[in-house]
Amino acid sequence: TEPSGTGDGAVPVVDISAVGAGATPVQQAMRLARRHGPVFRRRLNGLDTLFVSSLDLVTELADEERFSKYVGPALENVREFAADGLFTAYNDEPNWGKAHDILMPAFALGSMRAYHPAMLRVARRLISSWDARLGRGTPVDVPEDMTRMTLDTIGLAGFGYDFESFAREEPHPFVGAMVRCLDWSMNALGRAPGGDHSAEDEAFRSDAAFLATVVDDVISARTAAGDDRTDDLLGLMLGAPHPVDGTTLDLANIRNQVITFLIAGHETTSGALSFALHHLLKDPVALRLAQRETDELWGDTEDPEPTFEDVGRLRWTRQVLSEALRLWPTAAAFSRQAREDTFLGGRYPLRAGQGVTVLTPLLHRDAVWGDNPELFDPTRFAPEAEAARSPHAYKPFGTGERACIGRQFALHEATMLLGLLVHRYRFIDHTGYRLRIKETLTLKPDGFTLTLARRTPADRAGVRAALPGRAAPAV
Ligand code: FDE
Repeated sequence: TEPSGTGDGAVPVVDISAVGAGATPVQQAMRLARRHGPVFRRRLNGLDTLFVSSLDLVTELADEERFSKYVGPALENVREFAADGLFTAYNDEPNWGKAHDILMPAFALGSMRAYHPAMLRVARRLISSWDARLGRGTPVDVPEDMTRMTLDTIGLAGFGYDFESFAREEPHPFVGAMVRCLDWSMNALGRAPGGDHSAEDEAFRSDAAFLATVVDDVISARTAAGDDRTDDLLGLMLGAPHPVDGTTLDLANIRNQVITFLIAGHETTSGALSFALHHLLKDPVALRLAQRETDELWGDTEDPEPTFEDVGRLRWTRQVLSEALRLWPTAAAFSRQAREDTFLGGRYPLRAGQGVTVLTPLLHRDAVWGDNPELFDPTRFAPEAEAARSPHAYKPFGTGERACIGRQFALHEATMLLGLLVHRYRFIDHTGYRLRIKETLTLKPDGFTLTLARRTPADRAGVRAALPGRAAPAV
């Protein structure tokens, strides 16, 4: 029911035009929220953004009867290169519903079974590359290699296309062009009036055009081969009729979907894996628990062969990822709009169509998370703890019908890789790394490198001895 309201809620307005949003707008907004509270309006060169970050207000925003996804200024900029792809489509754009219905089956839990072999194959590429570094004693660049892994995974599992990122010295040029496009989308938001941005805009257009040529390559690699499989994303897009009206997606929309999935399917997952590894590095107990879990599954096997079911058994590892995404949700904000004029929290007036941005990292530090929300603690995601908590306290994948379609995909891929890594390596914090977060619309640890050593049977026995009190695994 509609909360009655008087509209007397005064919202603090914070004008940042003098300083700008800088290179880390999410972290800046987090600081502003800490100072001004869970509702504030940020004003930047005439562009207002209403930020919200408390559980009660986000619970309201999650009500699909009153609110829906808002394609705000940031996503409008992403639309410049992803157009009506799923992520950036307007709610009422017919291609959203059409593509959603056609592609949903590709993301049902059962479909992960089909992607599992491609995910494992790419995980092994990362492992061979890390083994080679280990042999030479050189550090690995965690976010960079995670990005290689997630790009190859969505390419192979979704589109049967091999980016061969581990065979390259430098990341695939798609990655550079994409990051620059995302960066442009973020920076174009905070432009002061009157500046000349024609050079940036031109560079952006050439990057966007390059993304489109890669996508055409991905599509023609499939169509030229006369391949009509429909068991992956591209196959569904090219071949599957809509379950109700029997129409298929048009080519322009397929291009937009391929760009969307290549981007959405790898940036955020790569960041999540990097944050998870960072937290494990800094939390020896959480790491040991993860090691024990994989040791119980794979023992001293040199090259384990994780099955689809094994990934479901990596419960603690999955909790580690969930907790990493609580502290640092790599897609750090999402926006909602009021369907009708309303009062948020009974106090803050909103006009129909007006946008509100959820600042997810601060929602994830709401009082509902206890006294020490900064503490990395995967037990927060034990099933009992989750059941006792409002589902709206945790939104790394957004909310409602426009929530992340790739959630299971990302979690399956990431859990398996993290499990394989903790089973195989000791991680050495050779720089005494202190977390710095880089923002390119998504979040990533900046400059995070590790050196590695192989775990030995003696290391595994050490973990068992350090964590007594659990029955030996059934063989
Ligand atoms: C979506 C998404 C979201 C929502 C946004 C809004 O609301 O605006 C979010 C928050 C997200 N997503 C997040 C994330 C994280 C991670 C790790 C991920 N994500 C992953 C992934 C993978 C893939 C493949 C994906 N992802 C995809 C996607 C899509 C397509 C989308 C859109 C949907 C609709 O329909 O709208 C998303 N995603 Fe994500």
